[in-house]
Amino acid sequence: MNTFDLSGKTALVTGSSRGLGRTFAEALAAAGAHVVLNGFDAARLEQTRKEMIEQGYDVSAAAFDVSDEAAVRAAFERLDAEGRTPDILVNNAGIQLRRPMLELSAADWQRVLDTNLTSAFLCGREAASRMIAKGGGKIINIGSLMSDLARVTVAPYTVAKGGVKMLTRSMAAEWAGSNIQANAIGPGYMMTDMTRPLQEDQDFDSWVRGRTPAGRWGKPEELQGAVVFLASSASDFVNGQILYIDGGMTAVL
Ligand code: GCO
Ligand code: CA
Repeated sequence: MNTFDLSGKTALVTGSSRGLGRTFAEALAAAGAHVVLNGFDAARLEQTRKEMIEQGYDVSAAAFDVSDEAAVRAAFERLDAEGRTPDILVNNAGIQLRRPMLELSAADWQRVLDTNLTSAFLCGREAASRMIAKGGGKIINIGSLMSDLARVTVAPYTVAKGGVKMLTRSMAAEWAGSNIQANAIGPGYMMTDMTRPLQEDQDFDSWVRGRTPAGRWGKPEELQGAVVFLASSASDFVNGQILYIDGGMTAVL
């Protein structure tokens, strides 16, 4: 039996209508899972669902606001009714807001924390209560370089991603005994829509290439092996860890 096989499993990937979330959804579907896509914008999500169906992926879609407690609860109840209660949850949804703290409003601060961190608690709590009843499950939280390291202008994102790392450890503390493996992935500087402005900034681009031991930006598909590993029985004794996929950036000065 291939230890990385996800056949028969259902995965929910939040924020998966584009970017890394879509990359994670493609990886889990390619490994055999049925993947429930999620996004805030129902129209864009439906477009992605159609594209992925055409590409042969086994996916469905659930549009809901991951930062809204009632919406999350209702969404999980709908998934239960559809027989799509997640065995695997990928808490990927997140926004970036680049602005110095002295120019940052409390509302903007809160919006980033709600979308990037509280969402993982709300979805994690609904998923875990069902996983415990089913005998176990997998939770993969998407952190960042910023789970460990700060830089100017991205304080709320950094604080949220630091929280994602500690939420991962809290989930392990409370749920590992129920055979739930909660772990995190910390992507480095990857070539995505979110980082496009940085890729196009010559100074930032050369800084990333110089600061990264691998000397380059990462490709989104370079995250796919890790998400399948953490979603599969290959990681049944891995709990509370964050795996940095960053070309070595967090390992060296
Ligand atoms: C930034 C970037 C980073 C990356 C990623 C790194 O402004 O520095 O947006 O935060 O998006 O999170 O792991
Ligand atoms: Ca399948």
